[in-house]
Parts: sequence; C-alpha cells; structure tokens
Amino acid sequence: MATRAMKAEPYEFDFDPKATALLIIDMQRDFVEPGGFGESLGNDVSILRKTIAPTREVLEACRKAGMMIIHTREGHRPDLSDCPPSKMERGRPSRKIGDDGAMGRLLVRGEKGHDIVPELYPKPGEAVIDKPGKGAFYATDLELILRNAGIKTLIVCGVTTEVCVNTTVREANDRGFNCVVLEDCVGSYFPEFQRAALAMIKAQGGIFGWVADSKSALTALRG
Ligand code: TIU
Repeated sequence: MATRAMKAEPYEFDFDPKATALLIIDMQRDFVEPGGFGESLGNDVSILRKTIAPTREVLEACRKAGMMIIHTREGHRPDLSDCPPSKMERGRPSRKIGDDGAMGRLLVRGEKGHDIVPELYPKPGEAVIDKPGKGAFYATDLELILRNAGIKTLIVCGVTTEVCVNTTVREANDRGFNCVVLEDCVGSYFPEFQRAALAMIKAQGGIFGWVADSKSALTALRG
C-alpha cells in the first residue's frame, strides 16, 4: 500500500497503513464509567465519554484497512504484587487500587471495571496489553510486538490525554515511532490539561509527534 498523508499539526502526517498500528489507550470502564478508579480519584468521568464515538469510527476504519490494532489496559494483578506502594497511596484516596468498587476491585485485572468499554471491545486477534504503569511501554511487551510486525507509526486514541496518552507518546517517540494523536479521540478530566497536553506534543515542530482529528484520520484511512 502506498504512503498516505493525514492532515495534521504541525504538518501533515505521512504513514503506510501496513507499518501503522492503531493504539487505543486504557478505554476501560474504570476510567470512563461511574463507580470506577477515575471517579475514586475525585473526577467527573462523563467528560471522557465523548471520545468513545469518534474512536469507534476510527477503530472500524482501521479494521477495514487491515491495520494492526492494539488495546491497552492499566491495572494490576489481584495480589497487587506489581503495584508500587507509592502508586497505591498517591493522593490519599478514599478508595485505593484493589479496594471494592461498583464494578469490582479497582484497577485489578479480571474485574469488570478493568475491562474495555463494550463500544470499543477488542476483536479476536487484536492485541491487549496489560500495563502496570502510565506508559504502555513500561514493563510490557508492546515494543516487541510492534517491532516484530514492522510497525513504524502509531495512531493514538484513549485516556487520559495528559497522563497515559502523553506518557506513552513520549515513550514511543524516544523509541523511534512516529505518533499522531487524534484530539477528539483522547480525553482528559480537565479541559485545560486537554489543551496543554495536545499543545505540548505538536509544539517545537512536533517535538513528540503530531496532532490531528478523527475526520482527518478517516479521510486518510479511507483513501
Ligand atoms: N488519572 C488519570 O488521569 N489517568 C490515569 O490514572 N490513567 C490513565 O490515564 N489511563
């Protein structure tokens, strides 16, 4: 397949669909539904739900184009042996990682809240990366999977923009992957952080990557 050009900032994002993966970060009930981990940190989760519909459109287009699709989930083993005590205590939350919540134990693998929202649920053959940290490359086999598949560029969606999305894009950039972040497919609990986190990526000539939107991505993906 020929190289495609996606309208983006700071300038157009060139990609070959065969060497590009769609990376959907942490679209888990724990972050976007009431009663989960995000809410336990004091956040209003409704603001993140706006990302679901455009992400679903991009997901369907990438599936149709035969591209690699990767989903990530933030969370921990049931015995919490992979959760740093510092992470558990941070913010002095009323409910901690591993405590019981409305959708099972917060941020624990295998619980309902830890799983991906039904609208974006992975299909068989799509990799699901379980990650203990904010960055998707830390303590996971994501890089190995991408390199083995000859992936060079990433289209990034997910939550939250300034936490797991930004951390992952920085990790990917340092590893030589070009990333485009779709601004309506990433969400923050804080509108000012959404703006700043996107501005940081594309500033200085695209210091960490590119920013586009789902419409531009769909136009490029559909050819
Ligand atoms: N709290 C917050 O903004 N985010 C996280 O804890 N994890 C992710 O961003 N996935």
